[in-house]
Amino acid sequence: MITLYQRTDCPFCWKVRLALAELALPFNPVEVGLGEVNPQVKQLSPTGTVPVLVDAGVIIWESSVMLEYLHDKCATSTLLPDVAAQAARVRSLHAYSDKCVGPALRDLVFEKRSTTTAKWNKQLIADSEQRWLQCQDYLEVQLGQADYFGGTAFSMADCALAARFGVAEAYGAAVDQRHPALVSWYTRVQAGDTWQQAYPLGFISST
Ligand SMILES: N[C@@H](CCC(=O)N[C@@H](CS)C(=O)NCC(=O)O)C(=O)O
Repeated sequence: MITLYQRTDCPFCWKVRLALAELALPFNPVEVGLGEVNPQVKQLSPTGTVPVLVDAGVIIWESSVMLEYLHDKCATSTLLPDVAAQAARVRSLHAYSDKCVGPALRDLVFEKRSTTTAKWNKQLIADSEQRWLQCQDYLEVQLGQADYFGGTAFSMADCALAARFGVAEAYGAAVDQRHPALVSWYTRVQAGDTWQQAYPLGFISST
């Protein structure tokens, strides 16, 4: 049985739960609280971050590697397309989610969850919202008319991006209506069974 050390609202953990749900792989979640130093995580991961995935002696401490591993493990997985050029595109969009969308949303999420509304640094939040909008502009073009970020099947890029969109929505920055392809994609994602299965138990709030 797979064990996943995780924090329920963490977007890196959320994308791994989405992949596990898509592949119908059961797992044992071990919750790690915000700021908690979990001795097992410390021992298993050189970065000390969550998620950490353990599967029959295989230890993985980087979420993108987890998705690659789960895809390789499951013969029926469609998380990556078979054609090399298409797979590279999905991997690039996955990296975009981690390296661009996450940092764009960071100030907005951290500010809103760390202090009460009256004390929010509104400029910090507005700048973050602006960067998030620019990410959506980029993703709207990348998605085009496709059902998912890779074609017709839910890919590892979809796992990563869906979790980011979910976090943004939870903190009041839902997908902007000027992006019809993204609105349609996110609606499709939310309608899936795996969305419900992987959805966080809660989000951190200052109130
Ligand atoms: N590159 C890592 C990033 C993981 C990460 O930053 N996790 C955060 C939670 S969202 C964390 O564990 N933060 C606690 C810490 O850094 O001590 C991955 O993709 O797995």
